[in-house]
Amino acid sequence: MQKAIACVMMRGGTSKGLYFLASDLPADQETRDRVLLAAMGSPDIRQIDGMGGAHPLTSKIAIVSPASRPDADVDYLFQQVMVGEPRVDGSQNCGNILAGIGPFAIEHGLVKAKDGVTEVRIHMVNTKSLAVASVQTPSGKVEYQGEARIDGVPGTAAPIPIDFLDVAGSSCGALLPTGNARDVVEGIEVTCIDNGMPVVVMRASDFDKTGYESPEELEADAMLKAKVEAVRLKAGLLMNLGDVARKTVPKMCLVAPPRAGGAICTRNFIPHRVHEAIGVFGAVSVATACVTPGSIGAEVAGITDVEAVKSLEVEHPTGFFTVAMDVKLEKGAVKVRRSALLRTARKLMAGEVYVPASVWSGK
Ligand code: NQM
Repeated sequence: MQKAIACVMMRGGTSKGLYFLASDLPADQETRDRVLLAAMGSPDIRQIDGMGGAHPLTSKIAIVSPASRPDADVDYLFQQVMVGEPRVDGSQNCGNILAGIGPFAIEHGLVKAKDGVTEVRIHMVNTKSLAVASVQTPSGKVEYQGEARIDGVPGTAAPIPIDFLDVAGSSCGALLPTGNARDVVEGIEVTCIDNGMPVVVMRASDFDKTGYESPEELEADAMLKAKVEAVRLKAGLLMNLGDVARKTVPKMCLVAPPRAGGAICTRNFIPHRVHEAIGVFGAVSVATACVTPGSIGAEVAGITDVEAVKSLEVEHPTGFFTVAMDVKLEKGAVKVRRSALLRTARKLMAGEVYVPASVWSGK
């Protein structure tokens, strides 16, 4: 016997995953985790018996429900289904999967569409923060096709601009969780920052890398991975994240001077695989480091007049990620007024995902 569960598969930004209504999933977390692992096919590293794509970026889940706070339209809970491990992790948010939430909420009747553009106010439950996504809805229907292009995705699609209002310190309690723009961890100078995603920014050159290597080259370097992980475990403690050995945060970002006209070049460990592009909140946090005086990001980007910056191009292995920023300095400390960016999303499949009935019933 199999249990059928209503779901939609979407590409959200440069990621892909299954989107569920919370009411279609088991209410208790333990059963829900079992169901999500079975739906994706984990812990098999190929996820051959499920919908996952055998990479963290294609093993993602969105759980959507009516808003639990008055300033939002919907709640979005993100879950990372681990590949190769029987575990579901909720310690991070995902700004790429976020891009599909507006369309999903409208098409499931949680938000009434306007004729033109519909703003969807999304409470991001993992970080208790708010995003506002603008979805193209001509004649009150979600339009997926359009002319917007984002690096890391072939072709074009309808634009979904997203504004973030309050993501500074989302997981760590402060934009600069150690209280410093720069720390030394395991002999490496780092900037620990959280503007939507806990990220440790480090010079690639301190790891004897150029910062322009491909994700495959970096992933093949076992010594590098061990050194990055050693810094991560210590930085996690300093960033108020506790023991991060089994968490997907903080992300580890190697930076180098730009080489394609952007502000800074990045390679991101998320945290064990290397991103083909860069996560949304990862990019927002790195961009924020670039406008934080004294940080490794500001040094490598060579930015001095931070209040003059309106947008920043973060280079990554498959192109650029543009982050619109509005910051001001208060007594030398950076205050983020607003960050915003452009994503696209596309509905790929709507239907039911099947899991063995015994997984749901626990028998
Ligand atoms: O940083 C990858 C992704 C992400 C997360 C990751 C993300 C973000 O590209 O907001 O989008 O760093 O785990 O989907």
